[in-house]
Amino acid sequence: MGTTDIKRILVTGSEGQIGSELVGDLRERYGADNVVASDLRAPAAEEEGQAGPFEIADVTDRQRLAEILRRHRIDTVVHMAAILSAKGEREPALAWNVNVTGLINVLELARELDLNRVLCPSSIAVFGAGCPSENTPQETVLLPSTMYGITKVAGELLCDYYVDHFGVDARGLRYPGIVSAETLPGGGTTDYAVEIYYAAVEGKQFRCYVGEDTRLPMMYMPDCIKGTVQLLEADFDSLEHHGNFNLASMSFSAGELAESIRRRIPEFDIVYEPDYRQAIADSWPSSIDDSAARREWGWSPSYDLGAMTEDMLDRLSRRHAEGRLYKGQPA
Ligand code: NAD
Ligand code: AKB
Repeated sequence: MGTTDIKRILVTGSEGQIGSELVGDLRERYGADNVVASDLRAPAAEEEGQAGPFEIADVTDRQRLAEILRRHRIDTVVHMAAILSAKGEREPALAWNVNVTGLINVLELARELDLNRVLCPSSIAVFGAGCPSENTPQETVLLPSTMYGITKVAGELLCDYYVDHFGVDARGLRYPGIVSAETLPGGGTTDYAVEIYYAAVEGKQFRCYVGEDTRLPMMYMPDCIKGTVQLLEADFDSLEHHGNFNLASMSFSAGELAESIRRRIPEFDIVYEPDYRQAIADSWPSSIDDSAARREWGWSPSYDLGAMTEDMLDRLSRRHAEGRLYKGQPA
């Protein structure tokens, strides 16, 4: 079971890449009925049996959120609903509205309803021109070049503001690109690091939209879930930072990723055709210093590139053999 002051959790953005796996983990820890999943879109049919409450909600609609928080007697919100970097460049006003208005709604309701805790992820997208790209420190200049990055800087500042001014317990961590085998990513720049594995198990050539030498910080989903839950459950008094913990695990180039796949699938074929996402990737760091997370709440990742590739290929090959590689495909 989890810590005693977390009893009933709302996860927004529960149908997304991270939310869809986090809900299952939290339901095991806290009990299925105590974790309410929520998204703009309904769960995929095969997940409906996963048992546990679900609410359709738009996070920009504060009244609807308030009604859900009250009715389910929620004390903790894990706020995953967002528009990611690539989609955010295509629809910047939508990204601002969902990422900033959505978060303010959650923070205002946390204050009004006296919630115990809010966790809202940030991203390596907060970094940009002028910050060191290797081992990027916790405290550095934040000048993002994407609308997504701008919303994430605003989100970190908002979390810290609500901690300082209203005593709301708000926490956040700067995820690197997350790689996972269950739910496909939803419109980010680092999505190639997931899509490449699907192409490999299907025996297709992969057209990579960033160059071979593009090197970014990444993390495997089990580590992402572990870190998220660790920060969620950390003792508030042990935290010096709040909304902006750097979080790291591994860094690799697109070429190194392809090479790790070729160790198992020697015939795997990739071509590099950089598009508008190359400039976004180039604006982000290559590696991250996460010593504050290690010091303040005991962060330590478990997976490196080799272990992640083995696990990704095992899982996806199994699903491919069963004819259900993609979510929503019949078994
Ligand atoms: P995702 O795009 O896969 O999922 C986001 C979910 O939010 C989707 O299911 C979408 O339907 C939902 N959503 C969008 N607009 C909404 C609205 N108005 N109301 C309610 N729901 C809405 O994103 P993810 O990868 O699961 O990311 C979760 C969080 O982690 C986000 O804050 C994201 O910025 C952050 N993050 C993710 C990564 C990554 O690589 N996945 C990296 C860094 C940070
Ligand atoms: C994206 O590429 O937008 C996300 C992120 C690193 O925030 N995966």
